[in-house]
Amino acid sequence: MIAIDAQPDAFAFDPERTALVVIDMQRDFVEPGGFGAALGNDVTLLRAIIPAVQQLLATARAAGLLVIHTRESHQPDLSDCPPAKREGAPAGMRIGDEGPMGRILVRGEPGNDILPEVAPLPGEWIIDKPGKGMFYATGLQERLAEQGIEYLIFAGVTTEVCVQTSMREANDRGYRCLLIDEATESYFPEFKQATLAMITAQGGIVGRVAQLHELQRALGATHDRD
Ligand code: C5J
Repeated sequence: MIAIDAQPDAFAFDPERTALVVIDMQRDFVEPGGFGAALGNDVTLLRAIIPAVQQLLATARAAGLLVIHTRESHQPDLSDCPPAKREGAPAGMRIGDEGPMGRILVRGEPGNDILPEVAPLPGEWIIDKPGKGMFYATGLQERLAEQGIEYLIFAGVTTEVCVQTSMREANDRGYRCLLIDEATESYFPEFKQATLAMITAQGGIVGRVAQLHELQRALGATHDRD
C-alpha cells in the first residue's frame, strides 16, 4: 500500500488494484466549435489541463495502472438519449443535431473523439457512456470487479458534471476515490472549487483530492523499487 498527501487526509491505495479514469476529454467539450463552445462556454479553460492530464497518463502508464477513458456519447438513433436530456440546449445545438464537428455527442462523429493529445493507447479501456456517470448503462462495475479494482483515480471534464457524477457513483459502489486537482476543470472555475469542497467535506464524503506531484512522487518511488 502507498499513502499520499491529500485532502481532507491521506489517500492510501494499492497500485495493483487501482485504475486511472480520464473522464470525457473529448473534442466536443474541449475544442472550439464543439458542443461546449456552442453552448457559450470558454473552452480555453478546459484546454489548460491537457498538459496535466498528459503527465498523469504518463505516470499511470509507467506504473502499470489500468487506464480507462470515458466518452459521453449516444447511439446514432438516439435510442439511449432520453428526451429530457436533449431539452435545455437551444434548437440546433441539442444532442444529435449537426454541428461543426458532426452530430453532437453521437458515437463515431469527429467531435465525439478523445483529444489526440490524450488519446488512449492500445489495450486501454474506452467506455462509452450515455449518462453523466460512468456506471450508468455501461457494464463498467462488472469489468472492474473482474480486474479486482478497488481504487479509482479521476481526472477530466467537467469537474462538477461528469467527473463528480462518476465519483459519486463510484463512492456508492464502494470504490475509494481520488481526484487530481490540476487534471480536472470546469467552464466555471467557481464550480470546480465548489466541487472539490463538496468531495472533501465531512471527512471526504465522496473521496479525496490530491496534487499531481504527490501521486507522481508516490508512483515514481514504486516504479523505482520494482
Ligand atoms: C457535460 C461532461 N458537462 N462531460 N458533460 O455535459 O461533464
